[in-house]
Amino acid sequence: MLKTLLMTGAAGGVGTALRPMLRELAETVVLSDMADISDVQPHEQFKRCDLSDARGVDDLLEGVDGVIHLGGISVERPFDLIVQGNVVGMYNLYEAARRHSRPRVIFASSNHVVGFYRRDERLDNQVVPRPDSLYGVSKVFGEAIASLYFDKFGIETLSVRIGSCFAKPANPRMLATWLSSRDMLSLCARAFAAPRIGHTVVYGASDNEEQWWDNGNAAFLGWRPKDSSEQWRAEILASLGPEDPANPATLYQGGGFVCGEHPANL
Ligand code: NAI
Ligand code: 15L
Repeated sequence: MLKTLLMTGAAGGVGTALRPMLRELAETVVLSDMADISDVQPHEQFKRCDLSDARGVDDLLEGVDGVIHLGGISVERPFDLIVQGNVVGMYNLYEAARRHSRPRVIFASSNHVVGFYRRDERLDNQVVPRPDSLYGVSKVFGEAIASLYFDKFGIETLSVRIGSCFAKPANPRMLATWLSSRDMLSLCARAFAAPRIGHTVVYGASDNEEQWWDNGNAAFLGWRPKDSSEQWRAEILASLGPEDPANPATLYQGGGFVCGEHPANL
């Protein structure tokens, strides 16, 4: 059990879903975001912070013994926005972690690190990144800084290449990529409990029928996802119909991210 867990990006979709379950992991939970959070519970504290503010991030890490880092830009956006949230923000977080007590970090990386692999390719955590967006590139940077800060400063990180973490899958692609918040929570629990994780990359998908990713190299975590997207298959296929196999968004793992507009226009 952690004493004080920091969760950045706590006002977002994943943070909001994880929040009620974090009591299982820590006595006190520090929630942080640049957006407001209401309903702060007795075991929680809220600290507003923009991740691009180095001093603010340094204050956040005070007395923290574990971090779930969700904060940042979570989709394709213009370069400057991504740099502030996901590049400067990651640097600030790891520098603050280094200056304080070097807590273990769960980093919300993304499947968009490997979005330009085809869906018929099965990937392990050693494949060369093939990002499908500037957003995906920023997550490659995030994983790289996590690797550097382990090798140089001993800060351990689990980089989770999250598939699609929503209440339920929204389209046929997400039947393969869906991750329940309950499975995300159990993955975080395994990562905090493991004796040693170094810097490990793991794919975050539930126990779905269709699997694109091989977590064999992270088997030491003992993570067993329990949920499955299968219960929604019929409903999704009935409402959206089959996918066009010639569409790049169907061919590649990153879906619509592979053929999105130029980010400067977003
Ligand atoms: P979200 O967009 O709902 O939440 C992100 C939160 O970060 C927001 O509350 C936003 O206010 C905050 N934020 C953005 N820039 C910030 C900054 N500069 N300083 C402080 N806070 C900032 O995203 P979601 O879906 O909750 O995802 C959480 C994390 O997981 C993100 O890092 C995302 O890239 C990653 N992820 C999510 C996936 C999903 O399926 N939901 C899939 C893959 C990765
Ligand atoms: C992500 O990385 C995004 O944060 C999320 O909004 C979804 O687009 C998800 O990937 C996905 O690929 O479904």
